[in-house]
Amino acid sequence: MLRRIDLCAGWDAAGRVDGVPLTRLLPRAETDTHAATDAAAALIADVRERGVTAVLEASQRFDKVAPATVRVPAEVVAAAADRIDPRVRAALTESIARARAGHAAQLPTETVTEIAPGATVRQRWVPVRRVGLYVPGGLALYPSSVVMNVVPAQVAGVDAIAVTSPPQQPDGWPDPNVLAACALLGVDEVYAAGGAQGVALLALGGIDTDGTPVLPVDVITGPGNVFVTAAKRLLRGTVAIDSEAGPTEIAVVADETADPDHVAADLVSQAEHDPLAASVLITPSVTLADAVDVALAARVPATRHAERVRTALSGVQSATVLVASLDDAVVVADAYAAEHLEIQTADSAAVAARIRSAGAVFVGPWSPVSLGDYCAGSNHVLPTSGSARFTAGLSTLTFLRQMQVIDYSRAALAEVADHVLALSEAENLPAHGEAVSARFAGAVDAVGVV
Ligand code: HSO
Ligand code: ZN
Repeated sequence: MLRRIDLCAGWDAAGRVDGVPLTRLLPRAETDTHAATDAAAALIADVRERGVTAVLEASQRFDKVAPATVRVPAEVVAAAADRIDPRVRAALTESIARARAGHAAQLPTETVTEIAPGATVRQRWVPVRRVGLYVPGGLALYPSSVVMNVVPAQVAGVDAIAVTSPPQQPDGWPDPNVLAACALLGVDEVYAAGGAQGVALLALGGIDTDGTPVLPVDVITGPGNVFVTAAKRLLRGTVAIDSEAGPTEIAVVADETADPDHVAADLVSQAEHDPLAASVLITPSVTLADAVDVALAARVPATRHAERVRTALSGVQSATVLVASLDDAVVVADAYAAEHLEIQTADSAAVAARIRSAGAVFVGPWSPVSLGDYCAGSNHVLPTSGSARFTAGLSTLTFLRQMQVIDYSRAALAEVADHVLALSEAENLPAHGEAVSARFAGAVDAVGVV
């Protein structure tokens, strides 16, 4: 079912096989974002020039419907919460509570360090003022993503949260469950705009059709398709953005103790997101690999989105990678740097502790990725395409800025003054030194400065 990549012969000390770096041998699609970037740039320019009118025209073109106002009326948001299926309401409520607990633990504490007597540097953490959260529509609808974006922003203490999501209903409003999730979270600033135009609306603002201003935000987060990602990238600098979330990925490191049907179920679970989703099994056990293939052959035709799953599993981005040992499996998992990495081995916790690069790690047989997607208390907006090597998923830190506060006494400045002078001379920036020496002109107590 899954194509096989055999790395049992291992690699050299530089991580190469016949001169080819390991990362190049791993299953990963090259994404060409050029076309999307051009289209997104045109939409952003249009929104910059014509504001909400351009957003609504783009909605009509891409979503085949445009709402009367780009902002969803507060009563429409509130009504969605009243109408939501009670089971979904209960699930979202639990998801929110768990996410609040998990994200509260990410809040950094302010520290004050006495560098020398009378010399302190304080590290403050300050929330941004306004954030914009993009909630995708399309193949699947994601009220859970509302939770995952809003909760860390709220826990960080931001002043205002705006959510935008594509028109999905005949009147142009977004998915009712997305609106209900906003209401359950206490967010009432919701816009009906998707794609690059939705991102541009958040970043640039505008005037709504009823004259209400749409204020620009400072940070935009949330996953989306290639157009959304391209727009975020283009607007970086105007706003901050979170790490890029492309098509979803699951990698499973498993040995012969893993349950092949559960491994197969987990591989299918993320493949159902997108024909471009990646499902990768990394194992030293051919027996397990064979058994997972058998389980996939049974599961794939039976699942609701069989076509999408089949496309994802048979794409170049999905494979079973055979390795010589669990040690090698750890090396491969690190090189791949999956968005989601499951460890299903005899001692899962020990293997998991050795992983350095993954968006999130799911340990043991009872921690499937779909738990993390909805109700684990972790975040599901995670780095894809190998970017977990250098970045992290969405967290309260995404919405906080560190601010250093420097406070020196006269004596403490005098103590270090000569060093400042020496470095300012060395950099040919004498006015830097003068800003210090001016403070001690004529003083006899400042060594080296009078
Ligand atoms: N697995 C997706 C998140 C998601 N799953 C939302 C279901 N709903 C990316 O981490
Ligand atoms: Zn998912």
